[in-house]
Amino acid sequence: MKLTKDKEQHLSNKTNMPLNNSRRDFFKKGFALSASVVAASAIAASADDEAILKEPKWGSKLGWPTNKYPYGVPSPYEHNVVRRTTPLLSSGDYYAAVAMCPIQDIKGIIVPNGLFFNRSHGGTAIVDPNKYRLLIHGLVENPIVLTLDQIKRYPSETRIHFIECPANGSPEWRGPQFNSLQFLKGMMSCAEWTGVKLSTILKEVGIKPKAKWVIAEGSDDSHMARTLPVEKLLDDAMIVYAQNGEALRPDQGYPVRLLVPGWEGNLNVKWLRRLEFVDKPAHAKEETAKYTMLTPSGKAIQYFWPMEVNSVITSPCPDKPWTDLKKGEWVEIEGLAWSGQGTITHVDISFDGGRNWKEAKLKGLVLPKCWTRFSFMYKWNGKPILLSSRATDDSGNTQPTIDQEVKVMGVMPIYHRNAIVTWEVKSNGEVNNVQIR
Ligand SMILES: Nc1nc2c(c(=O)[nH]1)N[C@H]1C(S)=C(S)[C@@H](COP(=O)(O)O)O[C@H]1N2
Ligand SMILES: [Mo]
Repeated sequence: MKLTKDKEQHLSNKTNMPLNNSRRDFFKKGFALSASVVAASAIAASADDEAILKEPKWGSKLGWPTNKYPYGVPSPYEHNVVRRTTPLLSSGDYYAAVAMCPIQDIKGIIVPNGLFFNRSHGGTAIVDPNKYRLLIHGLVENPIVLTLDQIKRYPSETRIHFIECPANGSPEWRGPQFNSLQFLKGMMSCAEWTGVKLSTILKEVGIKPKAKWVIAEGSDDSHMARTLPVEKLLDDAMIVYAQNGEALRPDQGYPVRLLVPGWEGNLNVKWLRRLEFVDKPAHAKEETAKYTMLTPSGKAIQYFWPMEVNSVITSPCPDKPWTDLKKGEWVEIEGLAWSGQGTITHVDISFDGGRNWKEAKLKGLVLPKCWTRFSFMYKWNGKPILLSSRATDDSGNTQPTIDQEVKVMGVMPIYHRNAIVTWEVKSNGEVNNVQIR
């Protein structure tokens, strides 16, 4: 089995990841596929159910006037479906902090804009779109300054991609920390983005042969700056101004952010101010003091860009336990799989902490560098189980076990954790985050 290949590659290679993952053979499974065809059990209501026998109160009086909220709001009953933050991952005043996406409540693969996770190092900049400018300069033939309207005049593209902060699940390197899916994996979200492919704009700008790297800098107070290889910019990077059909939210970088599909969240520079073409990496703060990974040898890995293949079961989870599920009832186990290195090819589920695996079904759209839903119909016999998921992508990578990952990386890296996650489901339906090595 090929596991933690990219991490191993990094250890043996002081410089950078190869930009193109050559396509390797699909991971071969050594077990038979199980077809999970089930009959839905009837969900019966009792004959004396007041809720169906009596006219509800909203049926006999007028509701909200039609345009009470010109920008619609969720039902007040959904007030618990919100982003959440924690002092553990905040500067204390919440200007450098992270608000986690409630992924336990998300359906499908699109996160509504109000629930998209938010990681900012200097608060949310409120940028005046009329005064917004994008400067493209450095080792180029024709440096340019673009207004927002000028950016929007280029032919647009729309793509669905996830963004994940490499610190997603970071406290887990040193043992289970959060008994919550939202806090364990909520530093990511997925959306439909619209903007311009950078390759389109760069044709006009003309990159000089000496330009190998580009510095992308934000205009917010943190002046987040990262260097990226020119190849990625010409491959699939975009500058985006819309998310799920509307303008970016301030938290996501309104009016313009860089989108670097599949790569570390922090490379997706928000409130993008300039792109400077250079001949060597800048070694900026966020690629030296931060976002580097200390390995057991004492060496740190720098410029580790792609987010590796990963998955997690979203139902059940500690935030959505099976406490109401009765013995012998059918239930849908659901989860999310994603890879910044390609497309999810399959997901396996284990009920015994990783000893035996069964193939789950991929549901809906299966796209590269995108969240992918998986599902498995299951009849729970009420006995405790250890529920894990393990995803594989078309670049030939499979999630490692915790032992396999720690053997290569030690416990100091903080970033890029993609080891298998296991939930313990107790006989009372409670779900806990446990680490099976
Ligand atoms: N200008 C700027 N860009 C930024 C940041 C920032 O603080 N300033 N945070 C980065 C980090 S660390 C991550 S993980 C992603 C988070 O994107 P989101 O807030 O839209 O979820 O944005 C990145 N881009
Ligand atoms: Mo991040």
